[in-house]
Amino acid sequence: MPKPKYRIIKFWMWPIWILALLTTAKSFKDNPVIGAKLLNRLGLHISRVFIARGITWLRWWLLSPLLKRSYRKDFHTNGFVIIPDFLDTSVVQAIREEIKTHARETRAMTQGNTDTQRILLDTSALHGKPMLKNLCYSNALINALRYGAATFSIPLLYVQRIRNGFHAGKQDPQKTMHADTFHPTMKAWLFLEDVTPEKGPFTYVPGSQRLTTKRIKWEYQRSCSAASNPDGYSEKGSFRASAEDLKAMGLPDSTGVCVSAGTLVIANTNGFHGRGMAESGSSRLEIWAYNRPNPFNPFPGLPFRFVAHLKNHALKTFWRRKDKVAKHKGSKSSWHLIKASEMTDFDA
Ligand SMILES: O=C(O)CCC(=O)C(=O)O
Ligand SMILES: [Fe+2]
Repeated sequence: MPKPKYRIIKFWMWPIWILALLTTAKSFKDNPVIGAKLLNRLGLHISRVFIARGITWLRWWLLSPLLKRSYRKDFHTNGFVIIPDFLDTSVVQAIREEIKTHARETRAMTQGNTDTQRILLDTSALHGKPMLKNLCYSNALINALRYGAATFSIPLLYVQRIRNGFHAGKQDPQKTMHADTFHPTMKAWLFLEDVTPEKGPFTYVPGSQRLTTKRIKWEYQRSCSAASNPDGYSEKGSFRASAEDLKAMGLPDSTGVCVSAGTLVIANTNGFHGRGMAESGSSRLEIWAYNRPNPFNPFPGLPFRFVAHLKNHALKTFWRRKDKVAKHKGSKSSWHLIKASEMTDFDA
């Protein structure tokens, strides 16, 4: 059956679309309220930007004892903090060896010519990997990430390997500078190898997370046109910014975060960032963390492990459901299963 052209007639969806305004929902394409040109002209998007930011600042303030003052200062000045020697070389090496023994669920997603391969670090993946388990349960790591995401809740933790030029195909869309969403949000990388320019380092425009008058103006303009000017991502709420856009916002050049193995980088990916250009065939191995709580919730969340276990479980169930649907259609789900050895052969 063809999709109804005018989603407006799906009247039963309206309460959901409206309530979604108070969540992380960001798609101008899927939610006609978020995408409504008139509402955005009247300031809907920009109001969400302001309110979400104000509430996140309240939570950052409440959680400030969790991260050293100098790191907090870097995080809020630049939009990211680099913590060198978070792990020493022997621990990095031991973790790499443990990853090589992994034989359980491993998934990958293809974007353009690049593959992102991941192992979700839930209880079953950590089984028999004591160094990785220690890391995932360490207060030093978890508290730093809690501060970054402005929540007590424990982030999703993965082993991640980025494989540049893994396929023939278009450019990896993550290599275009972008903001992940409309509100402050945390991603972190604990590198398990030295990151050189050829490996496509995590790249950030320092200070671009700040809500300057120029950024507000740009957000406002983009919100009025995002739904009708699709570029594949902006209309889904992850605004792409061209070099001219960045210049017009008075922002400096981006910096590739080339650091040694064992360095932890925590970023607010509401600032403009992306992946640096890489040599085809290169790869980057890291522990990757993600947490995106509801930015409209003033409460700083629950610190309990069981909540993290539930989230991991829900995610795995979701992936398995997607696998089934894709199988039914004779295709692969976007986060499809791969053999663990396709990811863990990094020293081969
Ligand atoms: O892998 C990277 O360096 C950054 C990719 C990115 O844009 C993201 O994870 O949001
Ligand atoms: Fe991103």
